[in-house]
Amino acid sequence: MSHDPISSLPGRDKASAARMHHRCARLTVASVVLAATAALLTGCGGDSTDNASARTGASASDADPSQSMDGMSDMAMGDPSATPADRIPGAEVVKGTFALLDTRPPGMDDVKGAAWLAQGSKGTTVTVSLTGLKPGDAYMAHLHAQQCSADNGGEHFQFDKGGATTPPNEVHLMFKADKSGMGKTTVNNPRKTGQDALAVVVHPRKAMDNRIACADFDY
Ligand SMILES: [Cu+2]
Repeated sequence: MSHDPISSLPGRDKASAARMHHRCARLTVASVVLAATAALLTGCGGDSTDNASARTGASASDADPSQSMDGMSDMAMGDPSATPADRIPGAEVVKGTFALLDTRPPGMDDVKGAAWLAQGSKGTTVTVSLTGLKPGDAYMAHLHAQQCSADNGGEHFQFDKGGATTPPNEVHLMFKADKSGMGKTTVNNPRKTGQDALAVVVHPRKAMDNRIACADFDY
């Protein structure tokens, strides 16, 4: 932030007003550019942990889902610093452990990890956490509509079946492996998946038809 909107605020409870103003002003800006209104606007009155995660990574340049295929930090595709799905207060959480798929590309034999899907007042939050990835490479995970044993997860889960194949109608997580081959990110969607998103599948970003590993959620 290059300026401080708080300094112009009158009033005796300046510190408190400052915190709210600071927080909500930024969220409002983010909301306008994102049009991901529900999660962000309700976040205005929420606790600071969630707001902190909402602030991070929001910018005009990566806000448009149509551009998100190229934006590594797009909130519609995941935010590594967001509150992970297994730590969302009051949410119902299911977990899945990744298992390697026969369709994986060479060099992916050590991929391990887990995924969590939380449903609560903010909709659905999904976190994936993996190790054994190729350092520096980009990956994509999606919620899928079938179990891993059925056609490696089958089609993508969609909120509106037959609708758009992009977020927010599907749940996509894009992330990059760090130097140690670890990748982790979290994405939120204002709608609840119910029990229809049975699995999450990880793909190399450059070869999306290629399925590396799959995790069934333990509903
Ligand atoms: Cu997929």
